[in-house]
Amino acid sequence: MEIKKVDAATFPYEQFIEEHWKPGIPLVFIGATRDWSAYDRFSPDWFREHYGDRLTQVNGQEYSMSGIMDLVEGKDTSRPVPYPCKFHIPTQLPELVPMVSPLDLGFARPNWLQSTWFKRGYWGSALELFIGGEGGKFPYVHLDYYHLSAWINQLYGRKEFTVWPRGQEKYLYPEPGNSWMSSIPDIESVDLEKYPLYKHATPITFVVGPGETLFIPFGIWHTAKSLEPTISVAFDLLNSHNFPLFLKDVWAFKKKDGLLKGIAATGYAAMGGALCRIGDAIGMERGGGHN
Ligand SMILES: O=C(O)CCC(=O)C(=O)O
Ligand SMILES: [Fe+2]
Repeated sequence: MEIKKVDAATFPYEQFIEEHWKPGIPLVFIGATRDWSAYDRFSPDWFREHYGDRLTQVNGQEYSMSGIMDLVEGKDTSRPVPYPCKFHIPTQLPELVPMVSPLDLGFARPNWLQSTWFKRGYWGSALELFIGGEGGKFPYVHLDYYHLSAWINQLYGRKEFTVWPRGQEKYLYPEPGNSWMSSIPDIESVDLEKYPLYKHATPITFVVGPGETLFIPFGIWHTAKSLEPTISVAFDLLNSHNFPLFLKDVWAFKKKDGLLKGIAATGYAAMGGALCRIGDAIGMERGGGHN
């Protein structure tokens, strides 16, 4: 598996579906976010100026937007720089929703998470702003929740990603009880005596720069590292292709809150999926962000 970079303006949607979405092969788009007003706008100074007071929690501690930017740019060296610093866009920075439109980029569609049905409740998806500083590493190698596909839109700075082709969980030692998360602590220096099967893994590491979008299909193990101050917007994709696996996960996760809650949530999701399938058939347009 190799990770291709393609120009979003000339890459056909049908080719994306056949060669990447269906077989589950990651892809980097160049310029897919060109139409977003966020495209040339998002920078540490812009966020300081407009949303400097906005607060978020990182690892149980409260930080302001300005405080985070000072940390990731090395202007505040008095405390560690956490990664990732995240803001949930619909609730913590709702003004940004129109700036990341059209969310589907012409490729992440149809996206059932943008339907009014799935905008209610929690389905593992998150439309989030990610901020990081040099060397900031995502804490673990993982699979995204609920078999959703992830779209990571780099808007400022470069981030390094590592992905493993589908089917390599046997080399990645998933945590017992948390099978979406690898128990290997640092993927850059793996203890092969403790994790001998890892020698068979074939990680692929590449850099995603500003103006580029990484598509991570469901079932692809991945992790990330910020190479410098970075700002990205991540969103998720659900449609008929990943819906059967999504529904299984809804049941598996929601039944933990009790059998009745599990049945109610799974029934709701199944109904939502059926309605979205009809919506697709009649060419329904879905706009705005998602949860
Ligand atoms: O951009 C990153 O740090 C990776 C984020 C990620 O994989 C996730 O939030 O699931
Ligand atoms: Fe992820």
